[in-house]
Amino acid sequence: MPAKVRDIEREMKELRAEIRRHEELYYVHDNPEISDEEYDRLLARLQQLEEENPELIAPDSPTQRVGGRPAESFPEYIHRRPMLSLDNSYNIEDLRAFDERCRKLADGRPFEYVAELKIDGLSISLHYEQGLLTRGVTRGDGRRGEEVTQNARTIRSVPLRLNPAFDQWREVEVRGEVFLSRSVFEKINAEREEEGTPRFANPRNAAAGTIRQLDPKIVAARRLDMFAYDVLGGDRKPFATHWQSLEWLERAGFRVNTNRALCASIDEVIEFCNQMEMKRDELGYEIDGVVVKVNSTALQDEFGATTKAPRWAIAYKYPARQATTRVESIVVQVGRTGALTPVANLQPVLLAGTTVARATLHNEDEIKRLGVRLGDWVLIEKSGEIIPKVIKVIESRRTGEEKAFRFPKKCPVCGGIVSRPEGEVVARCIAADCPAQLKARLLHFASRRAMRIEGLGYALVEQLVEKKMVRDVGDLYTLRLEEVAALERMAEKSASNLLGQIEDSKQREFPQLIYALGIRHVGDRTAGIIARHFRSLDRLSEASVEELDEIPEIGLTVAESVRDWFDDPGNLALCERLRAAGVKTEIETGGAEGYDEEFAGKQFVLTGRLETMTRDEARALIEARGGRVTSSVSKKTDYVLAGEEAGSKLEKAQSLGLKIIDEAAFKEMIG
Ligand code: 1X8
Repeated sequence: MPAKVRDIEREMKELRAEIRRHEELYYVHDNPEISDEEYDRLLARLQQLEEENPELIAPDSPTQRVGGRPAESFPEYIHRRPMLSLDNSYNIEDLRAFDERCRKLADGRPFEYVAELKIDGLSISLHYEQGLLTRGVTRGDGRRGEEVTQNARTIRSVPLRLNPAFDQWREVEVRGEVFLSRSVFEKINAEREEEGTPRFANPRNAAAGTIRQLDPKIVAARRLDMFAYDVLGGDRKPFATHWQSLEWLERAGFRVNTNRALCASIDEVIEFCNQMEMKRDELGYEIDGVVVKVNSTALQDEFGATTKAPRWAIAYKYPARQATTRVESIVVQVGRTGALTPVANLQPVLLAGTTVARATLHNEDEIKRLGVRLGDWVLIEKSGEIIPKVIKVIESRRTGEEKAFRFPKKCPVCGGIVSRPEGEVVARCIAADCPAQLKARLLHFASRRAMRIEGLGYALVEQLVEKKMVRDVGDLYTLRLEEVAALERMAEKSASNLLGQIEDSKQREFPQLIYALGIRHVGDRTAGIIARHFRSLDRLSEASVEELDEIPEIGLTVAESVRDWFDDPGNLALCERLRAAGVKTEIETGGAEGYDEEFAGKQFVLTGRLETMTRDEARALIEARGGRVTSSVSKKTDYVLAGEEAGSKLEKAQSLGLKIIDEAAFKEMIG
């Protein structure tokens, strides 16, 4: 072999290992060491070498996650061992009855339970031969599923090769739950809304639809994720306990849910179920309960299974967060980009502890898809902290009195023209002076992740707009004390507080300003990427669509939207007024070359509550100086910024002997 080819081969091998390591850090440990841009560069270099040397492409190369041609259909696959379902329990008594049965079967021998989250996704079986992923099969009906190997490969938390140090068998089967995080789900639906395709009803449906999608490129773009929950070796269970299986899965490179508990009694299991029910909304993904398993695999084998479900496990289901109620009316709200959003006013019902009186209907097509009429009984669902939504109409409860809803042809607030371009789902009021849009823009500008002007709430915005004291967000900075104090429910003191807060908002960092501008498709994360790339409002306002599109993570839609925004002379004038007011319109450079020595390349973890800034602001300050913020503590962490009531992250930092700083020390660092 010529020396050059050997060099290339070596480089490719090193790249593969390097990329794999970063994927695991990112997707499994949620603790990246390099930026997304650096990762993209590594991947692009490997892709280039593979294109030039196709004979050297390894089957487990990280590039193989996105490739693949669309399939005609999926071949059927009969599971070697059926993928059983779980018996369900809906209350504590059921759980205690399960415990009774298990103790009877164990006949006096002591045993433990493992309690894990029940992920609301779909089960998948992954086959590894000689450590390589060879097959991915959906659960199907439990006996036969569909082979979706190419799609399984696109899931970043699925290792294409098991960590060799822990791959002890020729063949293993790993089972897990494929799901979509709430944030990815929202993003997919927003994109579908843009494209004019119907929304997915919930993350589970979206995940199920995605794993059975014939084009793996679409699957790759959808960012499925997986929690592994079981490993099966040859004919016997490979470990003495289920807990050990989970630990093996982690070491082999899988993402295993860390919310789990080894329980000595059913009371401890119940405690875990209650704790997790309280944490349910904070998780980034949907769960529908807790899975309880007997820990000893010898006992599992002994207890066996019915034709449907194992006798050694049970699912404890949380109450459904659905309810039925009547649609009393439908109102159409106008957002800051003029988007018209229909909202159903409901007969109030209690749902997961809160009274729900409104549910979003998203858009005109969604109303058509659901077939909702005024007066209909509907099923509504609440998930996470998102606004409740209408899932379906209960047609059997129709009386004939229900009335069709007509989507307005004019803006319900200002009477302006409503435009719904061909192929789009969203109808918009295109009036430049629509007060509803202005109110929404002001509220967005003042919101926490934007300029954070806490005193500027709905009632005040309403008055400022109605009295024409504010015509755009720039006018906030020229409000006078007397005119604010003269507003309803305002006094000298509260007016002066508000003006103080508005003044204070000039200290927000540049990325927050970009987000605050409310450019379509520019959320806070995207705003950060754009702001750090261009570093000043001047340079950003001159950026071409091509320049924007070239930034990794910025797509054409965002690029065009940003360009459009700056092409509007009114918006440019607004930028000038904000600058004149003293708002930060560039990233302030700490040390040489725009980076601060103390921050550049350093990893920070933020934990606990800060007194004088939000965590988002602290993050912006760190990132503006070239530092990075990650979510979990590891040996790689350089600083842990600990605020009030810092919890487990602080403990971990202490046990690792990391540098821990408080808010005062942090402020000293930023100067
Ligand atoms: C289904 C699920 C299981 C687990 C989590 N989520 C699920 N949806 C788990 O074991 N942690 S197990 C399971 C099944 O056996 N049908």
